[in-house]
Amino acid sequence: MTKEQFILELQRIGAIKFGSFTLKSGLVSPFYFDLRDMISYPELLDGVSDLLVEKIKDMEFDVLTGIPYTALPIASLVAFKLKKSLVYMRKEEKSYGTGKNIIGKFKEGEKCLVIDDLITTGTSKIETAESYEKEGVIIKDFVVVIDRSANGTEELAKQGYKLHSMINLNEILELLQNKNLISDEKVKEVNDFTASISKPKQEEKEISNPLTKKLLAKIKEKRSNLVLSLDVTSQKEFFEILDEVGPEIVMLKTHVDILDDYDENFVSKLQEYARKYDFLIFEDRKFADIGNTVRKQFRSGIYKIADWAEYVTVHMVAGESILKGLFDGIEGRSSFILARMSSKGNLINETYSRKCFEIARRNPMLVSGFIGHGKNVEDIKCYKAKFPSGMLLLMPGVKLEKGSDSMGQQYITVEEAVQGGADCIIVGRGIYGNENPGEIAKIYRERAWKEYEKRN
Ligand code: 5BU
Repeated sequence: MTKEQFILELQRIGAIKFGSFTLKSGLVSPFYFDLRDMISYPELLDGVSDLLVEKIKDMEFDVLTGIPYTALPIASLVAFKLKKSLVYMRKEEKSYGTGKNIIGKFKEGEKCLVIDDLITTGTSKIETAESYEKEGVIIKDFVVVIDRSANGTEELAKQGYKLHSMINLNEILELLQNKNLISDEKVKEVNDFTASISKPKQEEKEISNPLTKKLLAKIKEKRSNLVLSLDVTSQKEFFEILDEVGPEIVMLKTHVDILDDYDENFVSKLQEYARKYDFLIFEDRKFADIGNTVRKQFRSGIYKIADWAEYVTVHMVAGESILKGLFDGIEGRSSFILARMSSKGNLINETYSRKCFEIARRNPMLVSGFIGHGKNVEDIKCYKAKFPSGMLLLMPGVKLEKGSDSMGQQYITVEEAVQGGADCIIVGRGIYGNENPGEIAKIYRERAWKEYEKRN
């Protein structure tokens, strides 16, 4: 069956309709596609699965799924024809018995290709991807039979997914128009409707946040994307190590509240070092309270972090207003959101990460990027692909060798981190825990920089 024959068959069985239809959203659409009844026409199912096989046979994936209900029988046939295994997701989360939400055999880290019948806005595809990602399955590609959206491709791309459409709306309109099965007026009506519901295209914006630009410029200028996390508890040790490691790093990350002997001279000395060795200052305070409280935590108290830290970290659990509390009325400061953590068993899931990205997208002047981690290069790439454009990835939990500590920290290698997309690696004990922090920092720097240059 050719694509044209398939479209004409769909029209014949009433799966493509023109008229006036109220959509789930309440909008009234001049056309409606409903592929549910296709299961009653074996030759059509055979035809569509052949066309899909042709479309996906060279794509890379381990398992195949269809989004229930309509696409599941279609995906079953495609899987059968390609001799690939099929999985599917329950519609209701299961909390009893095995608690398994994905039916079928799969291994964590396997790539799943998702088939669906239609795409309108892309929202349900993203939700599907998230529920698979939660179970450790990697989703990158969606294949749809009909793309009735105006910009589904862009919407999915923003979240890091690729859309492959077998047929788009224009092809259907053109064919039916040529066969005199639809009037010119109707075609216009459909096109006008589609244009009216599509979101305006967002241009790839240049980076506007001056602190993001500053970090990027410093990375380039100093040829280093190494951040030292200097988690020692005495000032003596702090500055001794900094004297050795300062020349190697683009930024210093502090936990100022772990110093036993913090005093009023600390900050001026730190700033002097930052000037001398040309690095930026980042306090990993992890603000996480209501706006009014974080505002005071940032500006007041013993440490007065806002006076000296150019970057801080933020947990988004309290919601977007935390950014207002932190930065309102302050210039020259920016944040990194914890959209993933490196510690074992942390409670952050894909939905939470996505919400962090949405908040950052709305606040580009207050957010420079995200802290993140991942199991491997692929996993990190998936994570970074979802970032709003121009946002950076800083990655802790990095050492020369993979491993873990006894308190839940998980390490991946420098190469994995940077290949996956880390713009900076954050290293603590790997450097300050070494007998020769200066020498080892040089090794970290060189290894991270080599991968960074390769990647860019
Ligand atoms: P390490 O010694 O390289 O394990 O130190 C890592 C540093 O990064 C340490 O200061 C942590 O507080 C910080 N960190 C992290 O390890 N993992 C995270 O997810 C975040 C911060 Br957020």
